[in-house]
Amino acid sequence: MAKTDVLMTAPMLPLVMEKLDAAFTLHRLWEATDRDAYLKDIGGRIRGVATSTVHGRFNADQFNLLPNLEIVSSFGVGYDNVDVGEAVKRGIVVTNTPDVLNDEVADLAIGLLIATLRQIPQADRHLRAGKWLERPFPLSPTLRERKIGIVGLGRIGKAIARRLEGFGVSIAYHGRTQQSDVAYAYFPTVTGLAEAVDVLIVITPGGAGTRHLVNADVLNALGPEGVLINVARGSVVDEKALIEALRSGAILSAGLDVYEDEPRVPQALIDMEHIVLLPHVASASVHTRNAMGQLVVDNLTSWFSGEGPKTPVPETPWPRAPKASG
Ligand code: A2R
Repeated sequence: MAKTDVLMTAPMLPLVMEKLDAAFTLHRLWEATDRDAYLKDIGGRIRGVATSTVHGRFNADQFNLLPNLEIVSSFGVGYDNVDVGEAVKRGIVVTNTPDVLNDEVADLAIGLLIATLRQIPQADRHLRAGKWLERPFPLSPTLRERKIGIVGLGRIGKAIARRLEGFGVSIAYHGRTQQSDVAYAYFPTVTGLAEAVDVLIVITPGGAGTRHLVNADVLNALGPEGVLINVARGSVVDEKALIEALRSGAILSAGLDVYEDEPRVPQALIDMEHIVLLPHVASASVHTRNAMGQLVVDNLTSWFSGEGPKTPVPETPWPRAPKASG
């Protein structure tokens, strides 16, 4: 029997490539010299797509060239790279890789928080530059007695909160809805949360719904002792407003893993000694990236064996939601 045709938009982990190569006829879009011509040629045969949050947008232009597409299996828990509205219109299932990265991202968020407050990278630089021989490293800010606000208390947000409980700090959160099964204080507005705490940890999805959720007003509310940690998406924070707040002292510091125009990071941020910058590595361990890759494979193999997707995104539920009547 002929193998099903699956398109991959850019190279993925060896584990994913090997398994998809074995199960499907895998088409490598990045190897095409003219991608549009390539898709016009083979697009009609493609029934599945493997893509990733770092492969660029997958939107109406691509969907138009793939008339028989059934499923987009995306690597990453965030799927703001896929135009899900277009997928819904066309009855295409979209899957992501949730849960398998919760602990890894939460670990990194805590590491970034402590690195930012205790200035761990700066202390390392101090030693390596031979400055310890001249003077001790200056005293740092602290996590002690801080109030932490989590923006987006979902799967990862809750894993961060569980870890923070061990640090003896107070925890509050903001989301669109109050959750009945958690005891943390709820704030219906992000500005209200920022006023009440002195650390904000941002861990919402990206996309239009959260664009610039953390803006100048929120940063001003966080205040001059305030610290912003962003492990969500760069789009959730107004980067210009953040740079201004860091420059003026409207907030104390920031620990960032994500940026508005990755992998380009504003020079103004790079030039600031008192903040901590990571190159979007929250889930980037061998263990966790392989687990995420396996889920990309499992979603495609499960779908094409007739068993439905493993982890469809909420907008394309499986089994499909019944059409509203009337
Ligand atoms: O708003 P709610 O109550 O549905 O809470 C969700 C919250 N959230 C928002 N909060 C404020 N304003 C919004 N417009 C908004 N949209 C969503 O974010 C929920 O508590 C949280 C997302 O949780 P999960 O869907 O469980 O996502 P998970 O697996 O924790 O990953 C979060 C994000 C990914 O989408 C990537 O962007 C990043 O972490 O790696």
